[in-house]
Amino acid sequence: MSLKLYFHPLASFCHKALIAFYEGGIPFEPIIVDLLDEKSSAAFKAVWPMAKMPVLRDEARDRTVVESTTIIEYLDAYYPSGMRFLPADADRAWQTRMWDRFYDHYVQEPMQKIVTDRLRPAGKNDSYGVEQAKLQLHEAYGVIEPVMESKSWAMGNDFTLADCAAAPALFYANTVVPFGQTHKNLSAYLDRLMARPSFARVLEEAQPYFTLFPMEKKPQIARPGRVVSR
Ligand SMILES: N[C@@H](CCC(=O)N[C@@H](CS)C(=O)NCC(=O)O)C(=O)O
Repeated sequence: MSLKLYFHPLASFCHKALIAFYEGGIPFEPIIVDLLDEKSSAAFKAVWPMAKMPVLRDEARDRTVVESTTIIEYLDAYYPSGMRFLPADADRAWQTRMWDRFYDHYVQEPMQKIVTDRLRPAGKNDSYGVEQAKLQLHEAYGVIEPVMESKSWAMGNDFTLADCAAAPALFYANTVVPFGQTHKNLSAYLDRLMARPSFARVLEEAQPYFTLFPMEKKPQIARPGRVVSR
């Protein structure tokens, strides 16, 4: 198969790329990377020395594509499907990129900071950094809440790159700093993302790995106690 995706089923940036593949029905060979396994890790580092997932290897075009956003733009350009993840219209394109960056930098990254602090060696934790990350998540929720008042997806009616970024970011962020009871538009947006077949499939495939999530509260596909809805 031409396209090989290096990823881990639990990893949020990998979810972002997987959503695009499933949305577009684009065939690929899945290669699960286990960074704790010497052989798997070495094989992955041979493909991409920075060892950050996801990574796309396109054998047909002899290209290695790194960074989740770039992978999705690459699919749009070279493996067009019924989906268009980055709108052709320039004005909508920059806004889509803007929201993609927003979800990566202000939701995914602080969420990752909180979660990965648990994986640090004893005595090396960064409690100040974790507090800052929690504050940043609250700020980000406050930005998204009014924006999603009247929209189905991040860019309105069309599902785009920005929604691919938003889905795993909000899913895991809601696990570490819940917003179900405080932000009804944001919460309804997460419901729609989780009901979307592409992301529902990603979450089902991730579920067996949820026990590895290093927080006491594990991610959940069902959203019990969710009382606020649109
Ligand atoms: N900016 C990168 C972020 C990739 C990233 O942080 N991936 C995480 C998994 S969600 C990873 O590879 N972590 C492994 C590590 O840091 O050792 C992207 O968008 O692809």
